[in-house]
Amino acid sequence: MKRIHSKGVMELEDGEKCMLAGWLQEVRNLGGIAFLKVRDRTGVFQVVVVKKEVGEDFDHIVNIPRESVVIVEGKKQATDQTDFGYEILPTSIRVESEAGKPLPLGVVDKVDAEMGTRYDNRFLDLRKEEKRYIFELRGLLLGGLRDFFLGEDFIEINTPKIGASGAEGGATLFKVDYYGKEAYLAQSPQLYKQILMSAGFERVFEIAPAYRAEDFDTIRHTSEFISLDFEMSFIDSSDDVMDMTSYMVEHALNYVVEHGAEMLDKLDVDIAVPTHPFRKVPHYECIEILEDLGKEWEDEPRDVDTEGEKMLGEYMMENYDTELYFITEFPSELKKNTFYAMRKDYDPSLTTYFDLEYKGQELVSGGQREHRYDVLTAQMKELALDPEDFQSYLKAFKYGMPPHGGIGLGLDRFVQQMLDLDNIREGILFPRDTSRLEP
Ligand code: AMO
Repeated sequence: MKRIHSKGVMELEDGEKCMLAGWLQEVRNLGGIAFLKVRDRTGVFQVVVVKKEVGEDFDHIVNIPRESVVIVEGKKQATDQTDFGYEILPTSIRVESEAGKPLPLGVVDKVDAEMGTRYDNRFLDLRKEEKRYIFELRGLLLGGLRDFFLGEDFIEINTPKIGASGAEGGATLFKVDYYGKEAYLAQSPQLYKQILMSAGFERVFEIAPAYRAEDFDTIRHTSEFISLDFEMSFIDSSDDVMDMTSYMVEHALNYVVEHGAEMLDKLDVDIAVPTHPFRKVPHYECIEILEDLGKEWEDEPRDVDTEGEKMLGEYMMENYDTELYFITEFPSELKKNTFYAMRKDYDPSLTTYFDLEYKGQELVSGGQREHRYDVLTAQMKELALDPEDFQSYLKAFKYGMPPHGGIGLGLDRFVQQMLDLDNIREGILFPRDTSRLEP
């Protein structure tokens, strides 16, 4: 007999034979009769075991440890005693894999165990329906993003994750022993995306891990995250990149709402899908708003730090009813002044770089890149970088490089904010951080 899921029982006739399988969630033993609840991916089904009918097996069945994998053969019986409207009268119940006792973690407990215990036993933690929904919705988000890019004629690429240098500064590089030579895990595919602009690919995107040695614990950083990056050529300005970014976010959120409505409902999440274009607020204006809100800074020059992002997020919600907005025109003297950022021609103290903020947290960083070889190398020298160290990247600028720009988006942060998760780790199956390297 072919196994069916609990959801499929609904379609069976009363009395029809079936085979189901899953994890034994609960046993209610009333003496002469016992009710077993068994969970599979689509829900829970109830098996009713009558002592008179199964005889000696009754004691064995009611003592099967919770969370064991069982295979049940029997027939459907309509009843108004369960929420499901049916139960299964078994002809056999086979324990395929017995669960140890005690369980390190309760699967049906209302209150979550402590985070360390949950992540040490993630296989059990993920048996909870609402945890699985997070990953089903994450999958939908990825589907929506891919759907968008393919519709916009982007090529999906894969770039190396081990290399000789980083793209985002030395402080967060992970060192690797590469056949006796020093190498690093990729912080971002950016330099490769740019090289592909010189190759004439025009529009590329990548969804892949990126690595950052972030030596601190926050609810929005991990050492390994999934970076979604795109790059596009022949742009007029960073506005083209922002347009593409907002269409992408709008499309992806719509896709999740369209395909995941039931799960969103169960998680009690209401996604407000924004419409293009998103509001753009220049960096200096953000600082003014924060000053008006009474924020104080310890360091100069003033930037939008984590506290500032939160304050601005609330301000934008209250005043413009929006969860998504761009911070534009990052000053050259701030960290956004990476060597590759194109500066505003009318004011080189400003860059074309922007962030996209989602519910008071940075989701995206990007901008127009400097594609003119001379300006690019001059900017490197200004930042005390030696162009000689970047030859394999710089070469691509010497033989015909179109104007281009792109972004990097933290997918795990996207999931976190979309589903209002307290911690970025809730949307990651097996997170990596300062204290976790397994499972
Ligand atoms: P940036 O360094 O701002 O830009 O990273 C882009 C986005 O990636 C996410 N992110 C992280 N998510 C989780 N944990 C981390 N440790 C972490 N670090 C970054 C954030 C962030 O907005 N090369 C540029 C992109 C570009 O210009 O193409 C870059 O990597 O959501």
